[in-house]
Amino acid sequence: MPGSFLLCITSTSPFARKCRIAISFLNLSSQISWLKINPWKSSTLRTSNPLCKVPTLLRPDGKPALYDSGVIIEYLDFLSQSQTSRESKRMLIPPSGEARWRALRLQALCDDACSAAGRLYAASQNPSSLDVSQSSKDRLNTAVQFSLDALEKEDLNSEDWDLGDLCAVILPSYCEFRVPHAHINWRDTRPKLAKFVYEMEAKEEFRTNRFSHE
Ligand SMILES: N[C@@H](CCC(=O)N[C@@H](CS)C(=O)NCC(=O)O)C(=O)O
Repeated sequence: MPGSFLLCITSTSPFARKCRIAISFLNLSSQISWLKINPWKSSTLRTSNPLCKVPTLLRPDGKPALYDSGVIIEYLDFLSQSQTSRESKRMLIPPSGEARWRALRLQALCDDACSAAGRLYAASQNPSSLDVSQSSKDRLNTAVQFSLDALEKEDLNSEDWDLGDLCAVILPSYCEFRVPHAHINWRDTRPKLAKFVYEMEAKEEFRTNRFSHE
């Protein structure tokens, strides 16, 4: 059923990048197309997702759209498991045990830290805004820095990687893409993480699904 699903994305969203990489890894590209959409301007996205955020996965047959990215990833795993051809069955979320909690914990950490980095970016675009006080910015920055420190201490796996490892790439790469001015120089200060990100970003799924400003 080619093209039955539509993933609404922006090319700058860390949550959408996570889902795009997952689609490639799980061999679902022939079934799921993307639609670039501006969530701030779209008049139609809100009819599928009341929060009007990306990513949102539109499904065929009148099934409700799915959000947020964590739910979409679970659904992609489910779709991959339903594939008829056995070789293409892969999973991003380990089914049970401590490996599952590790993956979900790293997703929670990196998603929230990406939100913090996104808010720092938004504040930098409008420095005179009264919405984000200096103490709030400091708190957001501290959350990002401590999250990167936590990733440096994790046993990250670039060979047999899962959702947790995927998310551990998304956060630093998003910081580099979106808030370079915040002096989050993780490549110099977190060498283990830098080596891991380098290895992961060389993989096909990551190379073909980079952030971009278009
Ligand atoms: N928790 C959500 C976060 C999604 C999110 O914040 N998306 C941003 C783009 S990175 C968005 O659509 N922002 C539009 C808005 O906040 O109205 C997820 O994991 O999907």
